[in-house]
Amino acid sequence: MNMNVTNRLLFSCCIAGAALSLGGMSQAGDETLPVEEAVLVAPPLVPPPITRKRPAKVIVNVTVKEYTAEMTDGVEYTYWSFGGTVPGPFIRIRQGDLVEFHLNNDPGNQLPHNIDLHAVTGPGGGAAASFTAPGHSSQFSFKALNQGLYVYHCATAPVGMHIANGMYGLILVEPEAGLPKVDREYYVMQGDFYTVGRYGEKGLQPFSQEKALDERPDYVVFNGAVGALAGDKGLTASVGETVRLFVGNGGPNLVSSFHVIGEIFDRVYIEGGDRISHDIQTTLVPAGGSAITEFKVDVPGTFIIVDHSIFRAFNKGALGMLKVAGAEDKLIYSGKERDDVYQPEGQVTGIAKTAPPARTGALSKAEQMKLGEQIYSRSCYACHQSNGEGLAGIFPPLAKADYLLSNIDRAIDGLIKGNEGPMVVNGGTYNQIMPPQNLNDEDTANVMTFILNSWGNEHDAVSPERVAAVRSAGAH
Ligand code: HEC
Ligand SMILES: [Cu+2]
Repeated sequence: MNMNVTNRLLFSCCIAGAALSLGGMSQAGDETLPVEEAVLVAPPLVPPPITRKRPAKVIVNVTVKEYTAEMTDGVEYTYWSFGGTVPGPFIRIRQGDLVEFHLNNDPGNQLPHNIDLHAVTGPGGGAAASFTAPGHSSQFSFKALNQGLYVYHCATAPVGMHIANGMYGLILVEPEAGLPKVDREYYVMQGDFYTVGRYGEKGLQPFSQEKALDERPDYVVFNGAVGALAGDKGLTASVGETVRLFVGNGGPNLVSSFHVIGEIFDRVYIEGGDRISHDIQTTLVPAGGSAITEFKVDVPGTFIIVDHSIFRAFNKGALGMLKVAGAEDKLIYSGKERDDVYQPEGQVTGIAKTAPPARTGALSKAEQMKLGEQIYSRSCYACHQSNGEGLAGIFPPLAKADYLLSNIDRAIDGLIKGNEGPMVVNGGTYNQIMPPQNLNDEDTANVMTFILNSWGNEHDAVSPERVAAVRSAGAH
């Protein structure tokens, strides 16, 4: 798929020659090329594959926009972007194309910006040539010498801050023969964000230079915000289809361990180049780098897309979803086949199926709250979050949760037996699995008391006797 080296050398020498005789590269033989305007679409979608068999002159028009939008519930951030989305538009061209790039800086913006495309062979990747003040437009041209999936980003000082605010995207230079056909293509780009307030702290959050220097992000996200690819905004596919993910990492600092839970990448174009590795679980995507992953989806379900540096996924936002619809194939994946009691001889489990140990007397509500909080931070908080707000589309909120507060025994039963199947909590639909919590009656009562009296919830204490009653009513 690569032009061989001799060819490439010859090629650049011809361009240099033409530039000399014509006195300007923009006239370097492009008269003979057909001219077309690049199709740009917002992430996570990508423009259609290129069907042309010959090079063209492709005109790309991108407008820089500074705007404020939601990073997560109740948290706003002022993004700087290419095209008004983070990441910026996916640009799709073919090896050998001549690109005429127009960078427009919206008159409403505060700052100058530029673009460094890693697909460019030339100083700064176009940065100096594209430096543009608000209300101006710059033009430069480049020949796409190498195929591959490349990052582009702003490179205006302070560079780190421009990237940290969301100024990055991907440009695909298709090989001359094109990429193999697949059923679905999506565009996923990771970025780390640094805010003065901690994760989830409400309000408009300014950029934190200090945390950026320390490489201590509050948010690590796909496509610019927590949940940008989750719930209703998840990627979709059907059983039997092939999926290609164009994956990029804008950084500015972190390297991504890109993984799709429950899938194996059949093929990975490592670092976005032409080397293909097969049967990959997790692929590294460097800051300012990319990868293309391809896989066939064989069974239905929700496949969670993560940075497998896993605290980033469950605590900082690097979590997306691929929802696959279609018929089950129990030979590929059975689902749970059995759940038996496992009790090695002579050991006592935490499950109080028999009489609870003798107690000296009932605890006060305050004591229950204290013990319940400990259990919560040990057993529940990873999913339902420290503030009880859950994660939209994945883990339902417990704070002011209508579903929970409307039926306490159902919630107790869920702690004992686990929760699954769809539930609607505060208007959001959840259809995931919560494993049984394996807590004894006291611990269940305490944690229930804690969640029913925290984060704005108010309720009576739940007694161990009530838990025991639910347990025996549910036991068959
Ligand atoms: C592994 C992640 C995870 C953990 C750990 C977890 N939950 Fe859940 N929880 C969920 C999910 C997912 C659901 C929604 C299940 C569904 O969609 O059917 C849920 C639902 C609930 C509900 C709503 C059900 C109802 O009837 O109101 C409550 C209450 C709840 N969890 C409490 C807890 C408590 C208390 C703990 C800790 C002892 C806990 N969860 C631990 C993931 C988790
Ligand atoms: Cu910029």
